[in-house]
Amino acid sequence: MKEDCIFCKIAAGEIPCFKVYEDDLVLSFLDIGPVVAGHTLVIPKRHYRNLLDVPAEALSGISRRLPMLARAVISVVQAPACHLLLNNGVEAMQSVQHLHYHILPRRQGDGFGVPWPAGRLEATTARQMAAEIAAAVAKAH
Ligand code: DGP
Repeated sequence: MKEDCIFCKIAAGEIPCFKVYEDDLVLSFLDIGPVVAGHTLVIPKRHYRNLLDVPAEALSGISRRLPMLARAVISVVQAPACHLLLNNGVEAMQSVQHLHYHILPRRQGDGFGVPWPAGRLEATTARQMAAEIAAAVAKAH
């Protein structure tokens, strides 16, 4: 547990939450500031800063629980779809530095939108970018 982490405190039961699911590995509860009805968070009970910080085995355990939780959430709010959103790092809108997934139920006309200013992939840049990333992946493997 990390001393100054609000989600660690929620996981430890020191701060209340509206819990929807709990087991040995994860806790799931309603987001305090829902952007859509049913907005739910899924966190590991152990403290990991974000996706780049979590051991593969723990991540696979968390990931395995997501479809079951997402199905339950969207069934209750009767939404046909959802985002599973992970803000990874402060610049990527992560405000709580404890790994968490957002389950965001979506339906047509719900008024929620994620800005997606799509550009155009240019072949020369793309070739170089893909090669550099592929090399970085090979090095990390
Ligand atoms: P993010 O920007 O991805 O780090 O999202 C953090 C979310 O956590 C944000 O949607 C609000 C939610 N949140 C922050 N503090 C609390 C809390 O004390 N209780 C609950 N239920 N949610 C919280």
